[in-house]
This record gives sequence, structure tokens and C-alpha cells, in this order.
Amino acid sequence: MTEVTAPLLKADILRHLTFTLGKDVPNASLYDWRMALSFAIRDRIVEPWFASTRKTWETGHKRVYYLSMEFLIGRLLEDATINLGLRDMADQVMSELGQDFRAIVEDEPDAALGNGGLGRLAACFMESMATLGCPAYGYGIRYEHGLFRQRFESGRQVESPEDWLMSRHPWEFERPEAAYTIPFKGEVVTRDGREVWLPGETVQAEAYDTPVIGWQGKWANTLRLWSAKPTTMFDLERFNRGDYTAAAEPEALARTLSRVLYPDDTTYQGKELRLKQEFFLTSAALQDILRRFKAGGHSLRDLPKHVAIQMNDTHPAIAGPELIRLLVDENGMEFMEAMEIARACLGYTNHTLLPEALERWATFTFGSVLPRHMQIVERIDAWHRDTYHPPHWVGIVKHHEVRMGELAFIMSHKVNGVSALHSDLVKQNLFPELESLHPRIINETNGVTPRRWLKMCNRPLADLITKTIGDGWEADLDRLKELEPHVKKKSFLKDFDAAKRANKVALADWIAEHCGVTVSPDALFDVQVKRIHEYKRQLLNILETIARYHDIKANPQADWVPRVKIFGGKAAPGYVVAKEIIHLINDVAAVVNNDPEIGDKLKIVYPANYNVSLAERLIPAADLSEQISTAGKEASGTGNMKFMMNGAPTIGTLDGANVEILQEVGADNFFLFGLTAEEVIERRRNPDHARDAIAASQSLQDVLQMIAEGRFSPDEPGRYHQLVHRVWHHDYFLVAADFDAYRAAQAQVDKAYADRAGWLKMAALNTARSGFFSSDRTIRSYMADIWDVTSAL
Ligand code: 26V
Repeated sequence: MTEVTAPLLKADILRHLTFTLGKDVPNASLYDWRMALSFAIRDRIVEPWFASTRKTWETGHKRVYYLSMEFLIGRLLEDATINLGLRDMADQVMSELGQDFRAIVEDEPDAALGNGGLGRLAACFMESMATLGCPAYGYGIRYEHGLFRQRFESGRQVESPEDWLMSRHPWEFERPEAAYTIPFKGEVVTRDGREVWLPGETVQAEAYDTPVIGWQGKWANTLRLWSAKPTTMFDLERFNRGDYTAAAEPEALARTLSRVLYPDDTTYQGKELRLKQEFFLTSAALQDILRRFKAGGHSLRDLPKHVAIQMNDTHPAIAGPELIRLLVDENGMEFMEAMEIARACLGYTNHTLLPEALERWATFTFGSVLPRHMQIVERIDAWHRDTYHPPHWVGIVKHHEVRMGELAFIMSHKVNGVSALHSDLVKQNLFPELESLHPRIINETNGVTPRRWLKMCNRPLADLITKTIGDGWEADLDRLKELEPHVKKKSFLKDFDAAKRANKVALADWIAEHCGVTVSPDALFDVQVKRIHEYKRQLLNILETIARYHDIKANPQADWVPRVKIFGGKAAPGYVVAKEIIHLINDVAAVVNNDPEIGDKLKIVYPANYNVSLAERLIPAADLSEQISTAGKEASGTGNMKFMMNGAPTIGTLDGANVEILQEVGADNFFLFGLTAEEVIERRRNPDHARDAIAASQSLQDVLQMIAEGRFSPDEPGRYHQLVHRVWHHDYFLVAADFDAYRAAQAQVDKAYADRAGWLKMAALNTARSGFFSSDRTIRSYMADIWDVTSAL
């Protein structure tokens, strides 16, 4: 491939502006420039992409297939320029063309094809697999509407549809030739002793490919997203009869399948459309995998030698029965052999223990949407029962429900949790009986890609790291350890401070413009960003904020360490309690921010519509990372790792990957508080745990009193009666029990922050010791322990 130079890149951009977009320079808009630049950059990805595919075919290398209902990719332009080593050149060339590179980057809409952690993990994994030269395909759905947009009206969350595809998505290639028929419903008949599925409906799955380029452009993989199209476009007979709307019905019906991402990641609802989406993704992926495999000329018996399929949670767990169906019904294999082959290919990652999020489909729904799969599931279950004699309460089909966790477990050769603590809990609490019958649970602690989450989003810090330890750390994050000797040096800490401060100044400007709140960059930026969920305890954070407000009011002259409390996150549209918490945060913000006695001592900001791009802005500017879930509930967390990398110490509980963060960074550099997972269980045995905790805490009494009196909702004093009632009487997530410990930890933070040199050292050590949390480490471990695949580089 020809070396890229600035003049060549400029010529490419101008060529695309003219010939791809049909615009001349004087008439080009920001959008046109963004497209022209994106196409010019994309051109540079295509060659390594082809080369990677070619090499995989030539060497017959094993491939990994990552099946996920969500890929939360965010923006791609800057990421691509970073991995190709072209960011500075692109910046320079655009300014020569009279354009602002940052403005162009920020004009790109986020691809928000995910809810939160699970979807963002899939995106980080795709980038790491490309970086490591692991031949891989990601399979997902090309939702027309990603996660909803959030805005606040009088402090309440209001949702509106997201329309990232309204402007052209320049990174994808439509593949009309890669299309499969996806069957649903109908009935199963027996013909010549074999089961034959006669579907009642079909839709077409059509592929759209986005190349995923790894660090330094050495390897590229494909993210293949499926879009639903009708098998018959149009009912011509109806049209000719003048029934124009009805004529378009089949088309509209089919397209609903890939219309919208389910925005509720808290409760599983058993909706037929969701099951159809899951099967749509899975069947299209498996048909594509088998087509490619056969093109390689191998025998289906050898499938596990060439193919590893990872199920991202149970959402694609229909992969077990579907692979059996394709092998048996369409390729004439024996059932038992098909089952063994499927299991040797499949792996299952569990991402949650919350019982309400575990998928279970009513056999009625399952059997009517997927009648053939219902038979297959029953056969797997019967085989399992007769062969292993599990306790009577263990099995796939129980109480007229198909349990997708049990199905995924039995159909996989490896099952993994996403942090050390979580994997232990998966073993002990979720699948204890299955694990003792067939041990297969392992741990794969999550990670995040340091290219996006350090190099790209935090230029000041990334430049300082390179200046200090040289380059190469981006793909070898353990090298950050080399920063440790420098952490003792005043000059390094001064530079580290300057980098953090530059990010904080930039964020303060952004907040002034977008939230209308003035914050001082000298204040401690305390950040909690993640989905709003009771177990994540944003409520605990806002209660502590109110306590702080109360104390400042009582003693305004004291030497307060100025704080900015920053919140970000969306609530599932139907999650009433989560929405109430959002409302409370905004109500408290309105009172505190407008109290003249408070000034810079305390400010609360809650920018609307938290997404990947906003995370990239907030995390580099954070001084403190809030990871305060009820112990035992957060499977891992990945935001916690991003904050650590960007030099923000954690205030947190012993939950998820916090445990490993604490281990890596050391107790002196982490603000630990709260009940442990075991203590949480123990404490709940006392039905009065909340009342006892409130009785013991004057501060918590004051806070609850202020809320109950309507101090933050003067227009509607009773607005939070229910919320306060829940803390007293239904405090399942132990907000009251951990309140005093959390306050004490926050007081420690204030004290530590006041010691500038001590704080900077702690912050820098967080970066220096974050190497373990690179998703490269995670992917290497999946490759060795689950996929049995090596790098093709
Ligand atoms: C669950 C459901 C339930 C059914 C309907 C749709 C839907 C969509 C998404 C989910 C995902 C819930 C699980 C999840 O996101 N877990 C998070 O996974 C992260 C990556 O492993 C981990 O860091 C977080 O701790 C965990 O909450």
C-alpha cells in the first residue's frame, strides 16, 4: 500500500468531495467535508481489510464469531485515524482546506446500537481482536433506531427516537448478495421419518459490513450487521385493486424486526418481537458461518476445528438449537453428533445475576415462533435428564418456560463470568448444580480498548505518557508500569496535573455551554456515569450530595473542598423508580446550583443524553470515579476501568472488577467502603436493616427529612414521599446501610484531595497500574482458554 502523505490525503478528500458527493469546495457543508474525509480514510482501511481476509483463507486459520444483540460503537472517524496513525495529518490537511477537524469529528452521530456495558464491551472486543490479528466476525443487528435520545423537561427524562441512519453511514458496505431467508412460526411435519419445518412467515436478512481496523492498521476484521427485508416486497394484486397501504404491509412487517433496539436492559419482558430479533440475528449468522465454512471445502465434522462462536449473554442462545437444526435438518447429520459439534463450537458469557434480567420464554411463545426449536430444546433437555440425572428443579424447560441460561450452559463447552467475583457467584449461585455435573465455568475479567479510552479521548495524558516512557504502550498496556518511578518526581506530577487540568477546563467550558452551569476547574470533579439502576445506587450518591449541602449550609465558613458532582445516564423508559431518581437529581441540582450561599463549594450537573461520545469527554476530566453498586450486583463494570486508566481514583464497593482494581492499585489509592457481597446477604436477614441504619445516622435522618418536606420540590412537596418511603421500608439495595460508610469515604476523599502532591501521586498511580484492564489482555485470554485460536499476524 502506498505511503500516505498529506498531499495524497488532501487529493483523496477533494476527489471524494467532487466525485462521491458531487460538491465543489465553495458549496461543501460540514456534512460534505465529513463524508469526504471519512471516505478518504475508509479507502485506507480497505486494503488491510482485504489482505486480512485473504490471509485467513490462505492459511485456513480458525475464525471467531462474536454474536451480540448489541454493539455500542460510538463514532468511528477519529478512531480510524488514530489506528491508522493519520490523526495529526487529517487535522492538518483539514485546516489547510479551511475546515476544523474537531468540528468534523463531532458532526458524526454515535452509532448507539447498545444499552450499556454489554454492548460497549462487544465494541472494545472487536477493536482488540483486530489489534491482535485474531480472525473474527462480529454479528449483530443493524437497528434503524439505536438507543433513544434523552432530554429533560422540568427535570424529568423524556425519550425521543434516535436516527443515526438519517445521514449516510460512510463506514458500511451494503452486501445484497449476502442474504438469507429466516423462517418463523408455522408447523413441523414428519416426512420419511424426518422432521420438516413448514414456516408460516419468512423474512430476509441482508448484510451490511463495517471494517474494524486494529492498532497501526495491521489487521482488519468485519462487523456484519443484519437488516430485515421482506421476502416479498409488495403485494401487487392488492396494489392493482387500489389497496395501496395494505400492498406495502409485508414490507413494513418485515422491517420492524430491525427497526429498534430494545431499550430495557433491566427486566426481561417475554415479548415476541424480541425473541424474533434474537432468532433473526442468530439464524442469519449461523447460515453465513456454514456457507463460509463449506466454501473452505471442509467436512462439517471438522467445524469446531475452524469455528469458535461466542454468545454475548443468552440473547443469541438459540444458537445451540439452531446450529443443531441446520446440521440435522439441512445437512442430514445425526442429532447426537450435531449436538456434540455445536457444543464444541459454542461459548457463553454471562453478564448479569439479576434474576429479573435472566431470559426465560414462555413455552407457548417459544413454541409458536420457533416450533422446530421447541422440539430440539425438549430433546436436549430429555437427553440431559436421562444421561445426568440432575436434581428435579434443574433443567431447560421448567414451569412452562424455556430457560435460556440453562440452555446456553448445556450447549457450550465453556461458560464465563466477567470478573473474578462475578465468576465465583455464577458458579455458586446461578449454576451450582450444572457446574458440579459438568465443570466448565471460567473467569474472563473484562477490559477496555486503550486506543479509544486513553490515546484517543485523552490526548494531554497520552502525550505525556509517550513523552515519559516512549511509544508502544498503546498495544502493550502493561508498559504503563514504567510510569511508576516517575510518579515520585515533582516535574512529572506537575505535567500530570497540567494534563488533567486541561481536560477539566475543556469540560467546564462545555458544561457552561450545554448545561448553563458555571463550574470551577479547581473543584474536585466527582463523576458517576452509567445506566440508571437501583443496584448502581445513584440514589446513594445524591443522598450524600444532599448531606453535603446540608452541612455546608450549617457551616458555610468552613474550609470546604469544592466539588462538582457530575451525573450521566439513561433510565429504561418503563423503569419508574429509576426515572424518579433522575428527577430527584435534577431537582436537587436546581436548588443547590441557585443557592448563593453555596457558590463553588458544591455544584451538580447532569448533562442529558449520556452516550459513548459524552463518556469520552467526561472520563478524562474526572478526579473521582463513582463505583458504588450494592456488592454482588455489578457483574464487572467497564467504566471503572476507563476512569482508572485516565487517572481518576475510585470510590467504591467490593463489587465486580472493583475488586481487581483495588488489588492492582493498592488500598492506599482506592476509597473502599461498604458491605461485602456476603455481608449484604447477611444484613438482609434483618428485616429492620434500613430502620436501624437510619436511626443510627443523624445525617441520613436530616437528608430524608429535607426530601420528605419538599425542600427540593417546593412546587409539589409530596413528590418524593414514595421514594423516601422506599428507603425506610423497601431498601433492597441497602442504601441506608451503606450511607454512613459512604459519607466517611467521601470525607477521606476531601482530605486526600486537599493534599495536592499526595492526590496527584495517587491519580498517576491509577494510570500506571491500569495495564491489566486492556481488552487486549481479555481477548488473549479468550483466545487461549475458550476459542483455541492463535493470532494470524
Ligand atoms: C439485558 C436485557 C434483558 C432482556 C431484554 C434486553 C436486554 C438487553 C441487555 C441486557 C444486558 C444486561 C446485562 C449487562 O449489560 N450486563 C453488564 O455487562 C457488562 C459487560 O460485561 C458489565 O461490565 C456490567 O457490570 C453488567 O451490568
